[in-house]
Amino acid sequence: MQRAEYFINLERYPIHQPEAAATQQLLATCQAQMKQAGVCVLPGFLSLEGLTDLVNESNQLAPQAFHSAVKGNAYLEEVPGDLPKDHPMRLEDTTALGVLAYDQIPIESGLRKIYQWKPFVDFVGQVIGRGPLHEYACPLGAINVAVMKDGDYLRWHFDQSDFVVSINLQDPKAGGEFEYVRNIRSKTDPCYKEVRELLQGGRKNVEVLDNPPGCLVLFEGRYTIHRVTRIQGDVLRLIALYGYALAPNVTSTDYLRKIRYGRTH
Ligand SMILES: O=C(O)CCC(=O)C(=O)O
Ligand SMILES: [Fe+2]
Repeated sequence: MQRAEYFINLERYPIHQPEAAATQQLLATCQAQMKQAGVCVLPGFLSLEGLTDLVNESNQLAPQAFHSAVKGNAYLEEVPGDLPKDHPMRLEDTTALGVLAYDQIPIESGLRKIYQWKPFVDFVGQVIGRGPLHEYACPLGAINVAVMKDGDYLRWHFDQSDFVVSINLQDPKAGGEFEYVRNIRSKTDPCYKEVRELLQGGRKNVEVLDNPPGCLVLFEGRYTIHRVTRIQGDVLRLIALYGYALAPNVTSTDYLRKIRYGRTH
């Protein structure tokens, strides 16, 4: 049984020593990235042996992932029938992916060890900068591994949560790139024109995230639209997604669980 320390490259990212000058410097750099770009990338966050173990484990579990193909808009909301046909809220696309739920992740998994490790939770919380983080109280959603196979695709969307924490485990042979348009909308302006152009195939301000396996990514997706391009080839795209909340006892609705996991418990 390995502890969280085994899975993380602590020499490069000494988050277990929060008071150390190097850690303070790291934190400042991450906070600045987050503030400027809404995304923070920590390459090589996993140790080599940790990454190898987690890749093996996830590939073994992958056949048990619940696969769904769901059509919808970029807002993850009901499509209103009374708007013009080319309103971005009416532009639909299909997301197809497999998901391993929290209860399918073994108790001994390094993914759980990292997720629950206080120095990790504290560090991520400080980078996000919105107060202490709590484990997401959803028995299915606290940790997910998204399993994407040949032909799978995650359509352009805005997240309904403020931030996502992910660890890329395995890249497919081709495709599977995380694309985003930084702050395409804001709290006060939905910027429908820009969103429409993008959904209709425009490439204005599209950036591609460089997150090779072993990378930790913190991402704010409420105003930054993003997608994962179509997977090509027989190697799975595997990425761990960590759910944290800004308050205790936050969970998800039965409706969302049914769509994502095919079950409510
Ligand atoms: O798979 C990814 O890289 C991103 C997932 C994502 O955008 C989401 O779950 O909302
Ligand atoms: Fe997202």
